[in-house]
Amino acid sequence: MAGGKGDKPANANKSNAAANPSKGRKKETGLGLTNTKDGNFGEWYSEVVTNGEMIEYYNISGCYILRPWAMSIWEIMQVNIHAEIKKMKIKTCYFPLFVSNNVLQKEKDHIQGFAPEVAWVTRSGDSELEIPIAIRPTSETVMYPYFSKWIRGHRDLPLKLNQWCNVVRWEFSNPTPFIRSREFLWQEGHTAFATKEEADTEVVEILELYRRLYEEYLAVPVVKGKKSEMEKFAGGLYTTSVEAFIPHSGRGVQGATSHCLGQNFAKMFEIKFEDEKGEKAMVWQNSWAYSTRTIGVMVMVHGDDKGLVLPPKVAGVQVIVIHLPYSDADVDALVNASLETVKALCDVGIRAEADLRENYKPGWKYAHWEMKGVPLRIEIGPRDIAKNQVCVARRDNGKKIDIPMDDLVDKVKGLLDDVQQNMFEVAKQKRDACVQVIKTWDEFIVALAQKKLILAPWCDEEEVEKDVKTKTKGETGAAKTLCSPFEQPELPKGTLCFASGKPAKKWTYWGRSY
Ligand code: 87F
Repeated sequence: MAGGKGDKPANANKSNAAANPSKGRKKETGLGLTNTKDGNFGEWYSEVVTNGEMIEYYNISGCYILRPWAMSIWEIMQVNIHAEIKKMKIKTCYFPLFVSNNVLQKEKDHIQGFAPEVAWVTRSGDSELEIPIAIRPTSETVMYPYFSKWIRGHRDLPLKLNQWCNVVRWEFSNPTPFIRSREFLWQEGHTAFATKEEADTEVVEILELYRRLYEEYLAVPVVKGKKSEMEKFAGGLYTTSVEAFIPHSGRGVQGATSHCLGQNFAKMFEIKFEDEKGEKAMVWQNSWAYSTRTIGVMVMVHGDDKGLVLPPKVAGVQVIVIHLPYSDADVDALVNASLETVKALCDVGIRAEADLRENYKPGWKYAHWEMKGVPLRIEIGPRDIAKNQVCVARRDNGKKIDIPMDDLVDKVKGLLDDVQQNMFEVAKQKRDACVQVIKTWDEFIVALAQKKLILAPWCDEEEVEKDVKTKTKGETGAAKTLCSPFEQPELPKGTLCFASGKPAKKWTYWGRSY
């Protein structure tokens, strides 16, 4: 059923303007979104990622085509992550996509909860496989039998591997492009150390890398913290995460995770080494991942009613040059000025392109590149050429300024930095405005109804978290802990847990989440 409906929302737009010429479209351009970010956030998101040419819906539910515009962002992130983890002496590897049932079951204690999400290959052609083969939902069980084989003595440690790959989790709840898809791309790091101290150190180093990627590249503010016992990876010792927040939906979103696995997997897979004294010891392990989910978080945080808004550092095109061929203009001169501008910018490493298509009007091009979120638009008209200048429009705040051609490179560089910085600051202000510190259950319920990111004193007991989940269950999902921030505000003596009334042990972020 090629071109089937997949799980596209009922009134999601076609990216081709001609296919849906009616409702809510700007008359002049034929572009535009039919939903607003405030009006219907879910539909808005779906339209933005399709009309912005990031994804195309596919005829298998929960699976999406990542178009070049999305992949250009992913590639930029990959280059950065790769460079950073190379500095940490982590080596690249690639393990197979398939896992045998035997090996998968080794992990059965905690795999049980995940079992419904594991996809299986049961047939080749017309014949049933003798033993079905699973598709990796994550690669602990794929890799660790070989860790056991490759690690013999302390000289084999640390073993630090990373792979870039796809994973499949057959999710059943509401699929959302990038945020919850059945197949996604990620890097997964898997490391083994002789001591817990080394493992602990790496957990926070990786988490700090993830924070920087979010805040300095995606311009999305995050909180670093530790997951509760209930929310941690059940196979590990403890889980740390960076948590983002989407003000428009009032939901937290786990941005990326860095787990200390302790010695749990070492025991399961017998990953032992001989230490300096000749004694046998178990390794300490970590695993950590950063996925294409990050792109969805970035779109949700920055996008507006004109479409995507991309932070300059991750935009595949940072500057789009559009010439304005008014009726009596010297078109050749405009084209040449556009190409010269692009060349000057590209020569210093700025990702610039000119849209010289003759079959689209400038107004259409403006709307098109706004939809795609390009950070800066340079307009070149006959008057600009006469004055040896260009006009630059910012995507983030719509401001326009003229810049002399002689200052082009420096001014554009400065503007890109400014857009990046401003996007982060605006996002942080909006996130901070959603944070609500509460002390009591009544305050909690009010804040939850107001879609706040709730910071509450908590007794850190699993039973209490379960209880909160049960009591807040509703159509929009239950509230749960997001993380206990590493940066803890002062907790005055005698502070009580908002939910149980027992002595509070820490401040924890709570909310609904993706
Ligand atoms: C779904 C099906 C089967 C998550 C699953 O977070 C197993 C799993 O183990 C599963 N969903 N997980 C936890 C993944 C833990 C961990 N793996 C390496 C990470 C980071 C990278």
